[in-house]
Formats: sequence, structure tokens, C-alpha cells
Amino acid sequence: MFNFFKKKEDNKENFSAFETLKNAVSKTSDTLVKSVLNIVSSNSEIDEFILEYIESALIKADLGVDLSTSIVENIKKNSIKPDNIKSFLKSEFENILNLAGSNILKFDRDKLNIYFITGVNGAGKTTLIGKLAYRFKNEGKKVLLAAADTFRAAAEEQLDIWSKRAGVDIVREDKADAASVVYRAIEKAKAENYNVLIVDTAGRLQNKFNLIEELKKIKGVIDKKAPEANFESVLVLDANLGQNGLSQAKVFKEAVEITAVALTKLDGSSKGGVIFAVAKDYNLPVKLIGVGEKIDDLKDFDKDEFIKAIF
Ligand SMILES: Nc1nc2c(ncn2[C@@H]2O[C@H](COP(=O)(O)OP(=O)(O)OP(=O)(O)O)[C@@H](O)[C@H]2O)c(=O)[nH]1
Ligand SMILES: [Mg+2]
Repeated sequence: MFNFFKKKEDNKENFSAFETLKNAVSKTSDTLVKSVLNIVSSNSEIDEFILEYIESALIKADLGVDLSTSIVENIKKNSIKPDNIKSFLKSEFENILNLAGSNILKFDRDKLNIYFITGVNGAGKTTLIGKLAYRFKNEGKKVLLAAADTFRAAAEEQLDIWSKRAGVDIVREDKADAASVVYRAIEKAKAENYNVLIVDTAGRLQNKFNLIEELKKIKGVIDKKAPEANFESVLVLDANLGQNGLSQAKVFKEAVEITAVALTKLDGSSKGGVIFAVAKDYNLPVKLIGVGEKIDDLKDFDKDEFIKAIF
């Protein structure tokens, strides 16, 4: 009997989580899926004109030129009929997301788990860290934050506020250099048996070169001080930037090895199609998505759920 009610509660929770996702991606769904389906369904066949329309709709939806062209070529090659366009697009999208590997954020209960969070200024790094810390804390894990954005005056204070909201600890050091903050945070995390260490970083320094050098230096400290840790290097991208955000991905990917992408501000963005370009062009799996500014507006990225939500 208890199981019966529990199952019902679980279903209710899953349903509302799915509704949240569906709302968050509704604009993306309009630009990426509905725009294509609408034009196709009002025509009896897919001719050159319609193909051109589909291609420009996909490009507008931030899928990128290469990806949009290749999807249109596949429609042509397979002589897809209007009735089948929906299932064809769906399977194309599924195939693309499968290219980039597992979407599950790595976690090892027997190790120190270090999450190194990077991305340009304003992408949503500090907010993501607050949300992630809150989630781990609720799961009963011991969580430490490292305030390694030592460039912007208010940055440490902002992370401090998130640490209090989430009820987790923080290492911050006024006027210290970022790498030394991380050094000290790792020592504390190891000595006091933390499960999770999340490192906040600057989004902007005097120039791009300095930023990249600083990130490399922090990564060097992590490699040296905690080679045994379970490590995830998370690039934070703002969904509203769409394709423009991807050139950032390139710079960060070259500087510090990236293992995961967190796509923030998906709520209200019409450019969520960029997830496919991240997978195809950068071979990076999206693992987390931000769907609002509140502490619990963070979701694991689930490929199947995402596809279901945009269709
Ligand atoms: N709607 C929405 N807003 C978000 C989301 N994530 C972050 N934001 C907002 O984006 C703004 C910038 O977020 P921050 O977390 O400060 O970004 P940051 O990358 O740490 O920025 P810097 O410290 O300047 O490098 C804030 O106003 C956040 O509230 C999200 O998922 N949805
Ligand atoms: Mg920040």
C-alpha cells in the first residue's frame, strides 16, 4: 500500500519536473521544431523551396550552419515525406546528442570530487555553484567552495552569500592569488574529509591571455595537489548567446581541458538548439542546465527528456 502511494507521489514529482523543463524550453521548441513542422505540414511534399526554408529555420535556431546543412541533406537523401518529418528530425537530434558521450555529472562517493567551474563573465558560474552546492548538501554530502575569482571586488562576497544560502563552507582569502586560494581549499578539503569541492573562477581578467594563464595555473594546482580526486571541468555557457557562446567554448577548451558543459538561462531562451552544436562541433556533453535564478533551478541534462520536451 505504502509503495502504491509512494509511486503516485514519484509520478507527480516527475510530471511537474517535466513541466518545468517543457516551460523552460518552450521558446527553443518554437524556433527549432515548430517552425519546421508548421511549414512542412502545410505542404504536400518537401521540395527545394521547403528544404531551403528548413535550413534557414535551423540556422536561425542556433544549430549552426554545418549541422543545419547536414540535416537538410539527410532529409533529401532519404526522401523524407512530410508525414515523417517529425520522427526523422527527432532521430537526427537523438543521434547528435549521442555523439558527445555520457551526460551524467561524475561523482565518486569514495573520493574527493572537484568541480572546476569556468566561463566568461556573466555566464552564470557563481549562481550555478550555489545551486550545485545546495543540491549536494541536500544529498548529505560535505561541501566546500573555493572563492578563486579574486579579480572582481564583489565576487568573493557573492559566493559567500551563496554558501550561506546553501549551508556549505567556503575558503576565501582577501587579496590572495587565485591559485593559492585553491591550494588552501584542497588542503582543507582533504584534511577534513569533504566529499565535494567546487571552485569558482573569474570570467574576466585584464585580458584574455591573463585569464587563460590563471585558469591553467589553478588547473595545475589541482593536478598536483589532488591527482587522485574525481575531477570534472565544467564550462558554463549562457544559452542566450547561442552560437556566439561557442567561440568561447573553443578558447576554454584549448586552455583547460573541459569535460562537461552547463547551459544556463535556458528558461526563456530561444537558442537552446545550441546544445546540438555543443555536442556535434565540440564533442562536449551538456550535463547541467539552469532553468531560473533560484537555488533549486538546476537540472541534470537528460537527452531523452529534452527531446521529448522540445517536441
Ligand atoms: N534566468 C536565469 N538567470 C540566471 C541563470 N543562471 C544565472 N542567472 C543570472 O545571470 C546573472 C549572472 O550570473 P552569475 O552567476 O553572477 O555569473 P558569473 O558567471 O559568476 O559572472 P562573473 O562572476 O561576472 O564572471 C545573474 O543575474 C544570475 O541571476 C539561469 O539559469 N536562469
Ligand atoms: Mg561569478
